[in-house]
Amino acid sequence: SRTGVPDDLNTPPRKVDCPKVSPLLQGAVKLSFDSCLTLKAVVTENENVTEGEYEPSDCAARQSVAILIPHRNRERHLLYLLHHLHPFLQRQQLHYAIYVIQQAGDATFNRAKLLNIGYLEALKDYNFECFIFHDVDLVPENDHNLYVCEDQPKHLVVGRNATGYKLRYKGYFGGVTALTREQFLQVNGFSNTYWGWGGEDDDLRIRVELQKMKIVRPPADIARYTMVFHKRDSGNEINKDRMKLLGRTPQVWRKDGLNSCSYRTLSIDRLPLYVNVTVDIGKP
Ligand code: UD2
Ligand code: MN
Repeated sequence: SRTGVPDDLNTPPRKVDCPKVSPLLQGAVKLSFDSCLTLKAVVTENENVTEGEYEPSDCAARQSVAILIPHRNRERHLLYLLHHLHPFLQRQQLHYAIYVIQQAGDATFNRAKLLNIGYLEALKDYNFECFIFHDVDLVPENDHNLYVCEDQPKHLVVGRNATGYKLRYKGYFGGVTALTREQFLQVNGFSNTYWGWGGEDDDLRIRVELQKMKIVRPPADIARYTMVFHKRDSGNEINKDRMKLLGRTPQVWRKDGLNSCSYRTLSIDRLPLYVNVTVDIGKP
């Protein structure tokens, strides 16, 4: 140019798209659950992550993904998951951010409502195109299990250690799922009315089927997880109403979901490894 300043100093060069298949994938990896692991160590391992967010430095990620983790009183599980998930997602060359949605108080747990809140809050930060709804205690064993969305809702847990790595039942949709921003909006998110253990995952499946969408799954040899052993938590007793609730989903899904999710945000903490959203969600 006439000033002697090259034009490309004014506009940063656009990154080229990351390859269709990341060259960093390792396949099945050996997981470790070291009881001596500390938060400080996991922070040190992940200095390329800021406020729970990461993007590849040398190429443009193919999807922007928010990982949503419902949580209360499972700090050990969260630490193991963060330790494995950050490098796992980086090997997949994703732009991602991890959100932990923390239920305040000790009223009955409501996993589904926390996940609705995670979706609504994450979208205030960035227009993520894909959302992964993720139990805190499930660690993926194979990084070919891609944390990206497809043109249909995806179920990522075909099998896990405790159940012989077999699909528990046809239509099973629990543990870890991936829906695009639009797919999740189209089904009006999860129901807010499932308090305690069970049913909310089947409710989401019904919503998906009512929209004539079809659940897809990766191959069984890839969609494998280790669930850290745990007992049923106090405050998450089995939901005795779940069968009754599942029966009325076709009648109520339009008015029970994202569009009726009311809560009070108590704090948003942008920690090094994740964004912690603490919410008061009321009680049954
Ligand atoms: C199954 C499903 C799960 C959900 C649940 C029924 C699988 C692999 N997972 O999990 O997706 O449908 O049944 O509700 O099939 N949590 C806390 N603190 C608590 C209670 C729950 O953080 O006190 C969170 C945490 O992220 C946990 C999740 O809720 O992983 C599900 O609860 P769970 O692990 O006790 O239930 P589980 O293993 O039967
Ligand atoms: Mn569990």
